[in-house]
Amino acid sequence: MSTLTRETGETRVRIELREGVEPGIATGDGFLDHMLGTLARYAGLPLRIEAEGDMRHHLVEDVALTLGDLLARDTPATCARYGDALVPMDEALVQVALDAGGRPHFEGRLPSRLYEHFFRSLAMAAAWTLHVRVIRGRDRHHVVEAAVKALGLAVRRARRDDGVVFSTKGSVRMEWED
Ligand SMILES: [Mn+2]
Repeated sequence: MSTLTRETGETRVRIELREGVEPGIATGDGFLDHMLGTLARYAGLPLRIEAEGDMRHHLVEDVALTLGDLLARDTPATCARYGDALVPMDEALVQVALDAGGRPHFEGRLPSRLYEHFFRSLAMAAAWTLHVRVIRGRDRHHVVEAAVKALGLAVRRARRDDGVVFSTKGSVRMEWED
């Protein structure tokens, strides 16, 4: 079970990731709720997210940072580590490749500065290498939603517990204290 609360002068975010949790997303921002709900569904994450903020930009950014932080703590060291997906949504086509092995890096361009920032913040906080490739698309809603769906599927695959550490280093172990 993991619950993480992040509070600043700008936002308050509480995220619960736990089997059997009553799923729910309530950030006060309709599109952000839609994207987080989609991510949870496609990634197979039992998520409850409550958030509020002074500005949309801060809200989107801080939810991404908190979710990333939580996923970094919650991912087993013996996960499959890599995941990728290619998702069409009407005219939009987006490909995502993910390495959940503790190497924070983001590459990609989205037709929304705010959601490009969301992807980058999430990747940095989760310590993922995340590549997002928009192959085509005209409708920004479709492009961002296809990217979120592709990310969700990639996360689902990368987090699958294979029971072995997938690294040529033999083992990678990092522990949180306190
Ligand atoms: Mn939609």
